[in-house]
Amino acid sequence: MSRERTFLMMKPGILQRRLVGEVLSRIERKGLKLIALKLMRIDDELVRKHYAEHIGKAFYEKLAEYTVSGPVVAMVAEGDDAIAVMRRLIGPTDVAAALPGTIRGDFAFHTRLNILHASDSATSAEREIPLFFKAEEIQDWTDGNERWF
Ligand code: 3AN
Repeated sequence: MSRERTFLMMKPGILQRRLVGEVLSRIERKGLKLIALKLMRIDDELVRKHYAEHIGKAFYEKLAEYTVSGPVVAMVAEGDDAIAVMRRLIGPTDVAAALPGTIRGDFAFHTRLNILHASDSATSAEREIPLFFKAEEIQDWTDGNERWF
């Protein structure tokens, strides 16, 4: 078990459907600690950097267009094994396989619109966080509970 940071991004559909509070509360209720959060509009250059590994795939153009179609909520959350915990909380990429109780299982019907991004590895998190946040936008705070872990 190790303390990790993960990059999360609510895509435009979550704002359109007024689900920001619902999704945020699931992340918080699980116990992850929010250390950065902002509502922002991302441009074509940032979406290309963020989804670099998918450029050229059949779904890429529509994915990129969708991601810039409205504001997103970018976040960094921290906690023990935060990357794997968040991936379980949101459910698999393929929304048809996402079980009820997961964020995608409960709120997403189309894989391209699978509503929430969460880093899939420590390498991805390290690459993604600085694309969206400057160091001074990340709040390193403690609730005092760390000493019991
Ligand atoms: P994840 O978001 O679960 O890490 P990735 O990184 O494989 O999944 O895909 C990035 C995004 O691309 C997904 N969130 C989804 O919106 C879209 N996507 C992935 N695979 C497909 C697919 N087969 N068809 C349509 N869209 C896809």
